[in-house]
Amino acid sequence: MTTQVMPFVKDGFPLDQIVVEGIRVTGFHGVLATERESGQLFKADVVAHVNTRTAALTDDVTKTLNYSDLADRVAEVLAGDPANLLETVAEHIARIVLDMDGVECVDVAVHKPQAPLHVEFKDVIVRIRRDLKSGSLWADKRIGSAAGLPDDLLAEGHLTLANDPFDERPFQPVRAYLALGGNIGEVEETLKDAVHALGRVPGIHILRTSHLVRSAPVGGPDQPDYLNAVAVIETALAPRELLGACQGIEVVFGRERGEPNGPRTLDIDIVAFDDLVGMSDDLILPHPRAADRAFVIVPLADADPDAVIPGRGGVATLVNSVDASSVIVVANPWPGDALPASD
Ligand code: PH2
Ligand code: MG
Ligand code: MG
Repeated sequence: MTTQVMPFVKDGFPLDQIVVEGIRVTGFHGVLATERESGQLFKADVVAHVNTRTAALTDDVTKTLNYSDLADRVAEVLAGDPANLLETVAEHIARIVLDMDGVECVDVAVHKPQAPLHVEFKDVIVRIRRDLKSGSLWADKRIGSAAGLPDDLLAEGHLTLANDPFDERPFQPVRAYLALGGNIGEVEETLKDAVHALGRVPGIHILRTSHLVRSAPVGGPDQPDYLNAVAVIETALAPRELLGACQGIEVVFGRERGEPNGPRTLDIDIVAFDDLVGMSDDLILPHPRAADRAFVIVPLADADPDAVIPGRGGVATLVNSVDASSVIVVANPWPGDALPASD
């Protein structure tokens, strides 16, 4: 039977598959002493999920996963150190294959067709799927990939190791919530233009916008009322890249940083980024005050009633703990025109 597995989707695109089926060796895995002594037949099917396009264009074997190397590595594990469980063998194979260049995900099936059962049977199989995102393999591989770089480049700060989670791009696009607000100038126009500008950033896809609300300023000096809205996005950017995009758009719309909570033409805050929780000098996730602010929670509940602020709970519950009457819906739906076509 041919090995058929679900495609692995990365950044919205299904990867290609390189399959080696029926790798057969004698191995010594098993719980029983007889299995450890005499050995028996073990077979493995491996599906490596990779992007083969560059290799195809260049017709260069060094640009792809060499299936002969793949088969050798798998056979070494099958014939190697005995483990009690097929699960252990499968996991070991998955680790080795994921560690090979270009492999994003792997399906492994380990067969033990001569297992000592009390009944007639055809095969015993353990099947697993592992990808780079699951487990510490991911971090290991990322750090490992920078390990060969010249020290002087690293030391001079031209390159940094990708070990800060805020610099890590998600392996698949993730959902994030942005809170937009402002209280100087033509605020509604600014917020609308800001949503369009966000939608034009490669790696940001606007899914939905909330209604538009007006509220009295919370904190800060005496200043005009604010207009606020929330955008639900899907993003392939790292959190710090998303922050950079938001701050860049703030600057384009004339944001000047004055006193804390002071008046502004445009403020774009990341309310939450997937389920990420973390703190650094430039960014705290989720936004530390978002869950307590009606001008964020009320529009967020409108845009995505299922939204969760990590550590603070679902927005449907949070909306009952803020003073919803302090915000007035001034436009619904908002913005009136179609959402920007975006990346
Ligand atoms: N933003 C602040 C401080 N206070 N008050 C309202 N009503 N809306 C805001 O967006 C807002 C605020 C700092 O970002
Ligand atoms: Mg803010
Ligand atoms: Mg801000």
